[in-house]
Parts: sequence; C-alpha cells; structure tokens
Amino acid sequence: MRWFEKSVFYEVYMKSFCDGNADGFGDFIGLKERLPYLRELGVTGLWLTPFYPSMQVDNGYDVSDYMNVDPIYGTMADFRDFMTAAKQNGMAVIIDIVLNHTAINHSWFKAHPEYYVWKEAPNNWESFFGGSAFTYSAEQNAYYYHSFAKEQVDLNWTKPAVMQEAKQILQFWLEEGVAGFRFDVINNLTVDTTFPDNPFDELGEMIHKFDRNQPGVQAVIAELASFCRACKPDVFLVGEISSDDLNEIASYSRNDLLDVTFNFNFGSIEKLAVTKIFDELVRMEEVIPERLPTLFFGSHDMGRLMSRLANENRSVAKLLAFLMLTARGIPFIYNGEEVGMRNQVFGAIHELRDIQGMQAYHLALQDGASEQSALEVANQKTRDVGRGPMLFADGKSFSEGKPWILGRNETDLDKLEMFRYYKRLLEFRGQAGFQTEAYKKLVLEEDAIQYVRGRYLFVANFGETDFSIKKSGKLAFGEAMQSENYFIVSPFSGVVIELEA
Ligand SMILES: [Ca+2]
Ligand SMILES: [Ca+2]
Repeated sequence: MRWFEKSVFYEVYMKSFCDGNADGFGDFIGLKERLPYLRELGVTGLWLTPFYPSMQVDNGYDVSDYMNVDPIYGTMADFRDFMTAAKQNGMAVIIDIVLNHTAINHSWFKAHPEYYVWKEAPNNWESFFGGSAFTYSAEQNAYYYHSFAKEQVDLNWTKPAVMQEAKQILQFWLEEGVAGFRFDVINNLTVDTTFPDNPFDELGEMIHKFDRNQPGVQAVIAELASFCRACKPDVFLVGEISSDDLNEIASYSRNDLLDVTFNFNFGSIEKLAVTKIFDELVRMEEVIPERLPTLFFGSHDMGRLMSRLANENRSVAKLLAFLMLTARGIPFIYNGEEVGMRNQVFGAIHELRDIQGMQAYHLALQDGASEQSALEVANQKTRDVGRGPMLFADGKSFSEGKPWILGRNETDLDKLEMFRYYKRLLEFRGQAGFQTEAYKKLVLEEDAIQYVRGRYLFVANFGETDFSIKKSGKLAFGEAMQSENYFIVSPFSGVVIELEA
C-alpha cells in the first residue's frame, strides 16, 4: 500500500484560489491561510497549478524559470512557509511540471538554442491552439517548433542536456519537500524527427500522428520516473496524457513509468450520461485492473461539473461527488466543486484571460460573426469558465482587490450545504476503510450504478425515479427509505449500505 492510494487530492488553481495581498491574484500567503479550510474539508493532497516565473501567455504553462516562484504568487520564502504549514495540516503537495516546452523568454532559448526543435521549413503540423506549429526565428534563420502557443517552445528530448536540466529541476523541488509531480502533456515530449506531414480525419481535423505518443517517449518518461524514485522512493507521479484512447493513456501507468494517469473519457465528458460513466468505470477495470484509475469531473481545462454535467442541479452534483469519492481510484476534486461553483460567464471579451477563448473569439470575428456571437463562441470555447475566483463556504472572499479574471459566477447557492456534503462524504471515506478494496461487484441496473467494495454496497441512482434494492444490512451513508428488506433510493441520490456479514 502506497500512501497516495488512500489520498483525496484537491486541485488548486493558484491564480483564483486565495489572494493574500489584495492585488487580485491568488498567492502562497493566501493559500497558506486557507489550509485549515482544506483540512476541514478533509482532503489530504493538493495539486498546485504552475507557480513559476512565466510570461503568462498560457497562465503559467509557459515557464521562464523552473526553479523559482513567480512574484505574482510570492517568493521562495512564501512557498517554504506554505510547505511547512501544509505538512502541519497533514497535506501532501504535488506540483505541476511542464517539461514539453519552455516560455520563449527562458534563458535557454538564447543560450542553448540546441535544446529546442528546429526545422528549415514548416511541415503541415498544427499547434494544439490552432495555426502552424512552426514559427520563424530570424536569429537562427530557421523555424522553431511549438505544439502550443508560439511563445511555448518545444524542448528537444533527443538532447541529453535537456534530460540533465530536467533532472536538476525535479531534484530541486523534491528537496523542497514536494510529494510528487503532475506532468503536463507528458506523452508530447518527443516527435518524429523525420517530420512527416500529419493526416486529417474525415472532418478535416488534424490527427496528431507524428507529434505525440512517439516510440521512445516512454523511455524518456521511464528515465525521469526512475530518477524521481531514486531521489524519493515514495514519490507520487501523475501524468496528463494528451490522448482520448484509454489503452494509450493506460500504457503510461506502469511500475517503471507513472503511478496514475488522467482518463479524460471519464472526467471530461461533455454531458451527463450514466451509461457512459458506467462503461468507463468498467473499461478502467478491464484495461488497468492491477492499477488505480484517477477519478475527476473537473479541472482548470474544462467546464465545471455543476454546469457541464449537473445542469445546475445540486442533487446531481452531489451524486457525481459521491461516485468520484467512493468508486475505485484516486479522486481529484477541482477547487470550487465543494461549494457547487458554476461556470464563470463573461459579458465582454476583455474579461477573459485564456488564450484559447481569445483565439476562438478572434477567429469567429474573422469568419464574419458579430461581436455578440463571437463572445458566445468564446464563452463556449474558453477554459476560463472553470477558472473564476474561488467562492468559499465560510463566506471569505477570494480577494480584497479586483480579481485578475472578471465575469460572473452566480452566488445564490447554499455553499455551506454543499461543503458539508463533501465533508461528510470524506469523513465517511476516511473512517470506513474501503479505499483500497477492489470491486466485488460493479453493475448498472436501471439508472443506478452499484458496486460492492469490502463490506459496503454503494448505490448511485442517476435515474429520475426511485430505485429499490432488496438487501440485508444497515444504512451507512446517505438517505434512503427502508421498508421490509428494501432500501428505496431517491432520484439523483447516493447511499451506502453496510452489508450483513
Ligand atoms: Ca496576490
Ligand atoms: Ca513536444
């Protein structure tokens, strides 16, 4: 049993979590102040989004200096104070690490151009943010490769010096006391260096055949992983795999590679579909039976659970939390889910900060859309919908200043009631001791997902009618009517029954 197998992680979107100095940006002083809140909630692990000095073209995923703290978030001393307090509050901290690319203003770009990927002329590869993945540099009289924005320059992982630099960075943060890493787009590290053109699908969308998931990338990850484990044997390594193929995603979760990977087929579904959620739970068991899946319904890259999946129905949002925190796997709560935060809504383009949303807006205008409809497109496409300032259950505001990101987030909801539900669920999870139990049963009946782990039967009724189940046992969590030997589970409700031995 490794420590993280029992953990519940909480993703902190640094800029929007808590502002300690009233400049409108979340920071380490604010985060430290809110540790008691997180401890009360009952999470035991934190994932921090990038807080390194950055051009902020892609909100910190464009790193200018890997071994420092961006002044937006404070100083190294603030980071250390926070880490000390996190330990005192029983919180393991994993940090986001972006090894696919650096910001173009990183000192390496001038001092070590050989660390990057160059080409005399572009091929047809498109950046994941749209447009060519190659940009001309007059200084080098060549094109540099960037799989994301042109300010995010892809590193060349065929160079041993790049590996050496990365190891220094990882060691630096492990020595600062972090418990592990969330590796950003880690299967994108290598490309086919013969640069064949990528094919297109029938809809005209590029298939990223030669610019990610290339042979050799697992050897690179294995070297990084074994280095981390040599520094810190109980390190927790989480991978973001840029793929929607579960077999591909799962292939990176191995003893010599990463501990867990995010399955976006489960976490990022566009709308609620109980069969899809159930099928994905089953598939994760089939594909990686001996390893732990991750469980999440939100992150900084997608619409919020409450808006995208629950259609602002609080019962549905609670039921998704119930599933996420009781199914087999390591849950990752996204900050704000525990108070039922909804999507941020933007009334004007200047309120947005996300490059993806702004590009969608300008492309729509170029295509002849009105400003109003371009703004609608931006609201649909932007990842900022999930990045609004944190609303706290205890009424504390995110910042005394003007938030870095604007827009509206309706607050006519009972934050405290939702928070208490998460807290009770996490308490139950901590006490009942089923986290490491395999499924003895995993079925979908009518619209109720049911699973047995240890001595508990979990029933998640996603149906719009009552679901009755005949069992001998006693109610351990949630509310259900009991008559004779039947438990009657209300629509959109999750219960746990402790089965008779
Ligand atoms: Ca601040
Ligand atoms: Ca790359």
